[in-house]
Amino acid sequence: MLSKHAQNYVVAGLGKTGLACARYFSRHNKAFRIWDTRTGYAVPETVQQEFKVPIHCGAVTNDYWTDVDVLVLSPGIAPDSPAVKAAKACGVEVIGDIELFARAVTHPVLGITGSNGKTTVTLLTAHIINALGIKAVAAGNVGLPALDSLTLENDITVLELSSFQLETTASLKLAAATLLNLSADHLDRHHTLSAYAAAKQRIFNDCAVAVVNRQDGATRPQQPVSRLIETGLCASATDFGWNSENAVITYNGQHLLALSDTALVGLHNVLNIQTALALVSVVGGDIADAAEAVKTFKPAPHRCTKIAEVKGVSFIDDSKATNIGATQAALEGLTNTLNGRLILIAGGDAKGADLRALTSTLADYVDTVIAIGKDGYILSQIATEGYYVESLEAAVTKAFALAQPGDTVLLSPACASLDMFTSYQHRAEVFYQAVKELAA
Ligand code: UMA
Ligand code: ADP
Repeated sequence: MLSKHAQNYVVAGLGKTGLACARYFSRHNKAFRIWDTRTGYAVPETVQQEFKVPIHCGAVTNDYWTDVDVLVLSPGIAPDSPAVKAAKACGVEVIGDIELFARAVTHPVLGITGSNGKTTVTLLTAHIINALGIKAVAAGNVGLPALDSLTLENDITVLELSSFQLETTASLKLAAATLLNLSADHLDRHHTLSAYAAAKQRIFNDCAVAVVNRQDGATRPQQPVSRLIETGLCASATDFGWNSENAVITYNGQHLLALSDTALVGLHNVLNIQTALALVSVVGGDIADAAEAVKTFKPAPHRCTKIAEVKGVSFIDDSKATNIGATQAALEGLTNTLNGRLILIAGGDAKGADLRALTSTLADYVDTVIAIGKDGYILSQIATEGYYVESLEAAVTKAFALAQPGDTVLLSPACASLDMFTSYQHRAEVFYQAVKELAA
């Protein structure tokens, strides 16, 4: 039974976020109980032992909310789901873990959202700040729950924020923030692109400095902020620019960093680097030193990484491309680096997006598409040469049978993996194993 006097919380969800919330409430002696919406969810014994609070899995009736003040929702649970709406109707305040973090944090926070590039920019920003001798921690959607990061000793938090996290956050005050780009994603949850965009725009509520792409209106705050810093893939005498002839990033018109001096490839990564440097500039440090630190950054795996060459055929793992925008960026970014034909393996759970939006990109960059997964069939139809196969292993075998030495096979699905795999990492592992067997 929860106390009648102090604020009473329900932590919804037993994933990473819910467990971090439970740890946070335990640390602060708050009254809470746990609810997971999944009927029959097998609660690990370690969780029951650790928290010793009531845990309920599955549907709840209105009585459940009688003595509850606040429901802390995990990002995987939709705020407009009937069960959450019922809690609201009972007068319960609904917030997310980032809102709790916002109310507790006392040091500067940098925020990063967007359809693609969040993790790259978050990790790169934290890497640069640490290289400058300031202790930064990367947290949020990148993997370390924001509330867990509060137990660490750091000067700055670099927070990756998903649209799911932003829609349940109201009082986050960011020293600087960016909305990197916007393309169709998570439409199964947000229903329309404008609702998804509105959730992303919430990052600019109470934000001091916004980092925007001067060539992309969707990245601009729709509300006043005190300062803008601009990035872009064009020459510019101010802020961050791009000298395409020499493939060099500029700052206030001056040479700053050659892309070839970094481990990052593709034009989308030029924008990612510029954005990270812009965010870092807000919290201090010399820009030339910051640019130097980019050179030692190692990109996270499964983002356009070459994993093998078998009989002259290259295999590239871009399993993290879980939406159309990411696959477009991979295809556009790789085009100058390839000699032979490009065979794309794509498909999976499109999360409500219309994969026909890839038609012209496929025509421009891809020779053959091998489609997989729940929503992949359409890709085999819109491609100049397309096939649909029942598994990723079969796709690898088919791709290899069609490939000639010098060709490239790219796994860049434009879809989530969850219809066939447990995660994008699992999808990458299956790809890797299948490629390994070709070599055996
Ligand atoms: N679930 C239920 N009922 C529950 C609890 C969970 O059905 O009561 C389901 C959800 O629908 C979902 C899964 O369980 O399918 C996990 O949901 P969760 O909210 O428990 O997820 P966490 O383990 O807490 O992980 C979340 C983020 N996941 C999501 O937003 C779905 C992680 O981002 C993030 O790293 C972590 O918090 C720490 O902040 C992952 C992600 O896929 C990488 N994010 C999406 C993306 O990047 O596109 C938004
Ligand atoms: P996120 O965390 O937003 O999913 P990641 O940095 O993990 O972003 O990259 C996810 C996918 O998006 C990868 O396939 C990567 O190649 C692609 N990508 C990275 N940065 C960008 C960008 N600025 N624009 C478009 N696509 C990008």
